[in-house]
Amino acid sequence: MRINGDGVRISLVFPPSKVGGCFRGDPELWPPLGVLYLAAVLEEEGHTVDVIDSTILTRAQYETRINSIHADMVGISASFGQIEATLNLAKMMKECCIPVVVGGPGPSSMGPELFLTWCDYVVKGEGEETFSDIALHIEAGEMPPVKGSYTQVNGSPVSPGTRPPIKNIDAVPFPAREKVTITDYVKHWKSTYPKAVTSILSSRGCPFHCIFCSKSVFGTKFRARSADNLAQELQVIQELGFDRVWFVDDLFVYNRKRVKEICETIRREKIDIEWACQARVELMDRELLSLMKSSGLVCIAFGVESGSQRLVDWYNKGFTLDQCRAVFSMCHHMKIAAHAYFIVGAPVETPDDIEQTKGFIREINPAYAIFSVLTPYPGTPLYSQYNPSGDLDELDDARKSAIAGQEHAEKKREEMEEFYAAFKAERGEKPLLLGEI
Ligand code: B12
Ligand code: SF4
Repeated sequence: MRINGDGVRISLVFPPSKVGGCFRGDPELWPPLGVLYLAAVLEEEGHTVDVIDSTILTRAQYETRINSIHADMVGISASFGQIEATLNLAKMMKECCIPVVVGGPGPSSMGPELFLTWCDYVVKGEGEETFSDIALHIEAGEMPPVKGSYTQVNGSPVSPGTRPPIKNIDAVPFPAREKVTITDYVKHWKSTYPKAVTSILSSRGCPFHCIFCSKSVFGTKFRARSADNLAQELQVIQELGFDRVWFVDDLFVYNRKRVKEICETIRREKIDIEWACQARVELMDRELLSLMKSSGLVCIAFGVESGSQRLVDWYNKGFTLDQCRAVFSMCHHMKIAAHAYFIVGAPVETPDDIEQTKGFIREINPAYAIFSVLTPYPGTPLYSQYNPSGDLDELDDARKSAIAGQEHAEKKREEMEEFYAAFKAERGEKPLLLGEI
């Protein structure tokens, strides 16, 4: 921890997204964990931080907060849908001569040039250490190039190199949830669903290579928090009034021994909180599922992607449909809600593949199914494949971009949603979101 200096005043902003997740447009609201991690680290370092979170604020509240920013520097977090709002805000801050730092999954996966027009620093990957260094420089009245980020020198982007991923993530303080009106999150969930759910991160990185997935922030090396460290955060979350957590880890179940330790710790410490996570079918079995269930697992989500093995292989998923059938059957028997993510719109997808996917959904009967259009987001293997020259407009919502046949994909997605709703209705069942289970 830094011991001298008074620190600087920092406003961290999670701007509105054009694809939901803001101004309470979504029934499920997730706090901006990235920004809350940064807030925790920066406060620990002696800075004064406030967080402006478009997820929970109304538009009017958000605008009032933005218009009354009094800070020595501003940090903006951007995922893919927030780029436009980020650039508008950065421009506004630059006009007030406030240094701007931008980071998050968007800037981490895109070229720095677009952001450097209005931002002083573009941070790549995990933000805790890099932002902390930048804040120290701003406090000292200087803005030199900083490892892990790009800045502009004589009109060109310059970076002194990448910053290695944080090794010991137990050392990172818990996200500063108190910096957003977290009680409003609880109220929002409780007024929408029986259960209040929030997000938590127990590990970073994933060594798999599904072709549509961006790992520009946490990379391919799996790094995990210890079970004891995690248990402490679960207790904090429970005290805030949440009933459930969703582990937003790329791959919660990667290390079986660690999952077992987490389950045992939750039971030993008598932590009364239910939970959900994302997993890969080939890493699951009855013994592990049963242990997870006995320590509070209520829902598990799998990237199934397609009911056609040819497409599952094309997405580089690395599992068989039989493995998938077996795991969904186990979940049904154990009364664990199994959610499934599906993708439509691959250039190699045929009408027969779509029919196979429908048939597969009938077989595995997911408690909830989410359908997306295959999208080559910057930073994914798919993006490199469809944009080898690097000149595809990164801001162009990739649905409009390079994949052949994309104009029909949205229709296919809607068709699948209708099919799934009709299938559930036929069975007298209702698709179950996380707060409803
Ligand atoms: C939960 C989640 C959502 C939630 C909302 C989350 C929220 N409120 O933050 C919902 C369901 C709404 C959602 C929607 C979408 N998501 Co999403 N989501 C996630 C998920 C699973 C977890 C996010 C999270 O909390 N991570 C934990 C925090 C700690 O990480 P972080 O936010 O990246 O923050 C770190 C760094 O990025 C950086 N950082 C973050 N902000 C800032 C700011 C500054 C100033 C600095 C310096 C650094 C910095 O430091 C942080 C700490 O190290 C991630 C995958 C993942 N494991 O991260 C995908 C992920 C972020 N989503 C992704 C995508 C594609 C989407 C959608 C576009 C999907 C769609 N088609 O609709 C939308 C876009 C939404 C938007 N806001 O624009 C991609 C992003 C790809 C990209 N290149 O942008 C990811 C990475 C999944 C993937 N592997 O492909 N998502
Ligand atoms: S989709 Fe999941 S398993 Fe595949 S690379 Fe991304 S995080 Fe890893």
